[in-house]
Amino acid sequence: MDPDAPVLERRAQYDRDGYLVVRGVLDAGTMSSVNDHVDGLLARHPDRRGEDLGHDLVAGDQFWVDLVADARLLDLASEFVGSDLALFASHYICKPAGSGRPVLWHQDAGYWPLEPMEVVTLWLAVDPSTRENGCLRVVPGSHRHGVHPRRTRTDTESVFGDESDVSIDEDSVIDLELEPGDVEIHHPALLHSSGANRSAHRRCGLTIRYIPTSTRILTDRPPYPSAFHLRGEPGVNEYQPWPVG
Ligand SMILES: O=C(O)CCC(=O)C(=O)O
Repeated sequence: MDPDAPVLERRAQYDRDGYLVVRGVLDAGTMSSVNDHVDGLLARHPDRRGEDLGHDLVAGDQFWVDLVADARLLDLASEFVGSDLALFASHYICKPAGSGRPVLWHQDAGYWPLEPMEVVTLWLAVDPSTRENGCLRVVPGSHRHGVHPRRTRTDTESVFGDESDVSIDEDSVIDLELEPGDVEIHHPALLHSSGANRSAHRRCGLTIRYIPTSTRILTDRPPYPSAFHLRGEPGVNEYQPWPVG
């Protein structure tokens, strides 16, 4: 068998559909430590909703930085954005049981200060992610139709408070049910969302946004709070120091 076949298949699916799922990327032991990390963050930040454990918390958090630098994740990211890699942002979206908010339909590229918009998201499932607790939902191929403007939504609670100004054909939507350690990978222009958590179980996932180090993070005050050089040449950005201890 051609040893590169899975890599080529993953790349072909990403180019065609704008997303793919890779099962069992991180092992149960690692995921147990990730789970402890989430519990620690929730305990240290009782002022925040679980959906809001965002990129401003990454600098200084050695476990978080070591996790996004895990070679299994970097090897996957490099299939899509090349081998010189940096972290742009990372965010746990932990929807509490019974009250977790939805993420409305959006495209990441509509939000980010990146030039060019070369970036890939790896979404690591921390908890089982199901239709009932608000799994990721995607519109395959939607990354090939440009970036839509955004509209504010004040009529419903949601994680970001706005959405892409576009109508979604529900028949084209795919629900991505994942197990802890599975990774969903998506393109910055993919239309995606997730529902409210009305189940009795938490739904936690970690978004990790990897850029090639040739992508510039546009910021008045570098380094960007969650910019870390992870592999290869450092490229065009300034970076946060690696946390110690
Ligand atoms: O975790 C979620 O529900 C949404 C994640 C998301 O929007 C993203 O990864 O860009």
